[in-house]
Amino acid sequence: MKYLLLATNNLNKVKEMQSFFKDYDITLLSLKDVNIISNPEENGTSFKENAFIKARDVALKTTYPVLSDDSGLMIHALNGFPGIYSSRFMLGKSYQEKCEAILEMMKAQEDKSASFICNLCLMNVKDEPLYFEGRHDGKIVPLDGKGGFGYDPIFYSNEKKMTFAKLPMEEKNLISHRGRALKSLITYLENNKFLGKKR
Ligand code: ITT
Repeated sequence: MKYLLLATNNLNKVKEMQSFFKDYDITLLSLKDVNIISNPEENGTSFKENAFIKARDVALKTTYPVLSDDSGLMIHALNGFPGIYSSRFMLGKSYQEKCEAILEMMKAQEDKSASFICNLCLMNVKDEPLYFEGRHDGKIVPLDGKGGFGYDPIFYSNEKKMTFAKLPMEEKNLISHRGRALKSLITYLENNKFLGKKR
């Protein structure tokens, strides 16, 4: 596999994925690179269903293999909210405002535990889609850190003992939900001889 088309409009996802694949002999393309517009209605009921919806919409418009990412923050005390609505919650507001709103909701909650989930869907025009999932457990804390994107400033990693917003991208990639899903994707591609390290 020489090319992989990223079926996402989120440039932060593109950046993280590009950094993840940098040592491999593969060229990642963005939707902009191939002039494809894709905004399907994400009406699935799970990350996996929405990942499929996004991958299929693009796969029908190209012959490149396509990779989509549906991900989000699940807060256990809020029954998994914002979950698949992570991006649509308070649409149009800044992430600073969204994070503050989440912190407000969490004031009354004793259990601060939360997980980031990522579901990747790899697809092309002819084969069955393949899925790769990653998860990272942590808790919701007051805003801390300027790096990353989205809910990173309020997500404290149990493993790293700091928020995702305090981690350089390469470090976040090693352990994040997206990094873990990408790691299983890469293992699959390597095992099937679709991918190797750059020489
Ligand atoms: P595409 O559908 O075009 O890929 P999107 O951002 O709308 O872009 P999602 O529907 O998968 O994608 O929503 C994911 C949201 O979950 C994202 O916008 C963030 O709010 C949050 N999120 C996912 N991964 C994150 C991460 O690594 N750090 C912080 N927030 C994250």
